[in-house]
Amino acid sequence: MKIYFCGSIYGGRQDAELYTRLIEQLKGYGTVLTEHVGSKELTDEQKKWTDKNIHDNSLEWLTSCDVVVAEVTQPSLGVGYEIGRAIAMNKKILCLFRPSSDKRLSAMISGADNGSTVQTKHYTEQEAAKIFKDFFT
Ligand code: 6IA
Repeated sequence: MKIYFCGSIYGGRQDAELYTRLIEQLKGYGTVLTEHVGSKELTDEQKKWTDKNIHDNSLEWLTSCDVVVAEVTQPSLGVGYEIGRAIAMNKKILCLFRPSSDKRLSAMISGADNGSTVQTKHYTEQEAAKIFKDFFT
């Protein structure tokens, strides 16, 4: 199972440590192609990536993945773009939003929920394990 995890990078890194913890849980279900989304620091290799590299590599991983899991609480243009592209590729997608934040989820994400291939869940971090279990099994 190849999992593409999406989380805000230039949109703001407030939730980066949460992404790391979610990615650790997701590794129990398959290979996470985008572990760097939870990284604290850039590796020397990552520092060399151009925007074009980032876009093209990310789209290759997105094309090859089986499922997409997106933490969508911190708004991010890149995450919204990835979700839109993934929907167009008919990927199975789980979007996670924390209503305890002071954010409001875009209607374009919550309204994309179709109850099967695209699901948006309101959650607390404590509920993530059960949500992943239900989604992957
Ligand atoms: O607009 P944003 O930067 O918030 O978009 C975040 C999303 O775009 C993530 O889900 C990533 O998949 C992708 N993305 C954006 N920037 C990068 C990036 N920059 N590297 C890889 N994917 C990216 C280099 C820094 C990174 C190694 C932490």
